[in-house]
Amino acid sequence: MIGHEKVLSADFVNSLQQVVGTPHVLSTDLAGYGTDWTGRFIGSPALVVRPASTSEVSKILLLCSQHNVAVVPQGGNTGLVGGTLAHEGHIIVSSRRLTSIGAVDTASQQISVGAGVLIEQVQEAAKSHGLRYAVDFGARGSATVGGTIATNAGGINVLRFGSTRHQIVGIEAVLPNGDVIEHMAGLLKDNTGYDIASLLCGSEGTLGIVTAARLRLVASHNLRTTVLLGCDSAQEVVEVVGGIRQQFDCLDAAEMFFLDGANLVASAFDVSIPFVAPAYLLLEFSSDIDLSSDIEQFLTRSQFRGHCAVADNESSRTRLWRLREEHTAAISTIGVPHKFDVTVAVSDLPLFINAVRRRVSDANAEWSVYIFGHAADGNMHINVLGPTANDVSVDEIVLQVVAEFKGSISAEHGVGSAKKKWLSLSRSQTEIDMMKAIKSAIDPQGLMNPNTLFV
Ligand code: FAD
Ligand code: 2HG
Ligand code: ZN
Repeated sequence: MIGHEKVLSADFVNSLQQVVGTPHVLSTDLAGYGTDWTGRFIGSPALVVRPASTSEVSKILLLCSQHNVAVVPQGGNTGLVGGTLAHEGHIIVSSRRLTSIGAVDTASQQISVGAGVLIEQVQEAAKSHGLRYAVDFGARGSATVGGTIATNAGGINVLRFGSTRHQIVGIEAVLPNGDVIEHMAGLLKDNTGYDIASLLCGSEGTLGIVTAARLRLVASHNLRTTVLLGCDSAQEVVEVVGGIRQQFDCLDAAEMFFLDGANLVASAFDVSIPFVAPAYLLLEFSSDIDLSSDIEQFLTRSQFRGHCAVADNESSRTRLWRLREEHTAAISTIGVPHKFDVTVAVSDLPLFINAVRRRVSDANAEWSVYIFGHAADGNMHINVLGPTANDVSVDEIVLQVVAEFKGSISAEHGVGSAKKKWLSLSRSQTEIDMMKAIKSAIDPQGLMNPNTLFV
């Protein structure tokens, strides 16, 4: 990438202070911004700037391009691939003050929100109008709309509603030269050339800063049914998920985890495991009719003979979900993991999981491996504890197994700085060249998030 300034001039810093106000240009106590959620990626940002409007973001990026200063956009800093890693001379532009929440438009089932609004806040706004924001995952209380767009976040409801990309009906963003794109009408039919919202979605802060979005909301159903099944193996999980999907189009989530992960969650937090099984499948349905007897009949007719726990109220639902959602936090209580967020064909999951466990254990039998994820998407999260933060030998091993299964090295978390070295395992050279051509057309100085996506 093209070089950028390593030392910020006083003139540049004064100009930033004039744009956002001195209290919003931070130069001390930056650890919360400089270190990622896992603690594996530790950067050293020169400054953190906290704009409160699109026009302030525009002025900041214009100043950065005039002074040749590299910019790392940041939302909730919950990303898990080192995508907000800022090095010497880089400034972090935080979206956390872009917090406007528009009225819920019930006629179009849409809402316009600032990039710094939290996912949980969008969910609450939708709920207050009997609607629902379909993107949901464990970090809902700290991840932002801008961050989820930049990473095209997935989560637990992708199998029914798609990923973040499928929820965006309008976008506002600032380009590296300070120009503003505003395309927020929310027209469902709008075939007028390249889909810029979709291009920015998944661009991981390398093309500009998302400042606002118009989001699609979906109908909220009255009845939610949550069921935990104890399975003999990953193979059985895959078979049950296939059967359930054939019969129920109201399946929201199908999450898989194993006994080792459940035990870890139970010992790290105050969560009990309702029954012991080698593998677990957590299913959630939402509909307007009571599905309990249909699900029961399905299980009786199928080959499934394992344990089953059904949540019959909100607190039992929360208990079941904690067993799955607390995996990330529980793993972090015992070390700094190497995380792999990968997809393979759903039918390959059992063989893939065995291959990963075997290859990691062959490399070092002392390393521990936790695997869990979104079963219906073929998206597994592999967490390896043992190797030091900078020892990428395990990354090489796991991502090569993914390539052998013709999978994706990044399912939903993005490439960030963690996986950029392995991008060619999932993308052809022609695709990478095309991405680089887009990047240099929009960001010719190479100032936007220079540590992310490309080597
Ligand atoms: P950040 O971490 O701040 O940034 C992420 C990336 O987006 C960076 O490259 C950054 O430069 C860029 N960026 C941020 N804001 C902007 C902006 N306004 N404009 C342009 N670029 C921007 N992810 C999933 O997909 N599915 C899950 O199920 C899931 N579960 C999680 C559970 C836990 C407990 C945790 C800690 C994380 C989880 N994540 C999950 C990962 C993470 O929450 C998502 O990647 C999320 O989208 C990051 O949002 P953020 O606001 O924290 O972004
Ligand atoms: C999840 O599905 C997240 O819980 C986090 O994507 C995955 O911690 C991880 O590896
Ligand atoms: Zn996930």
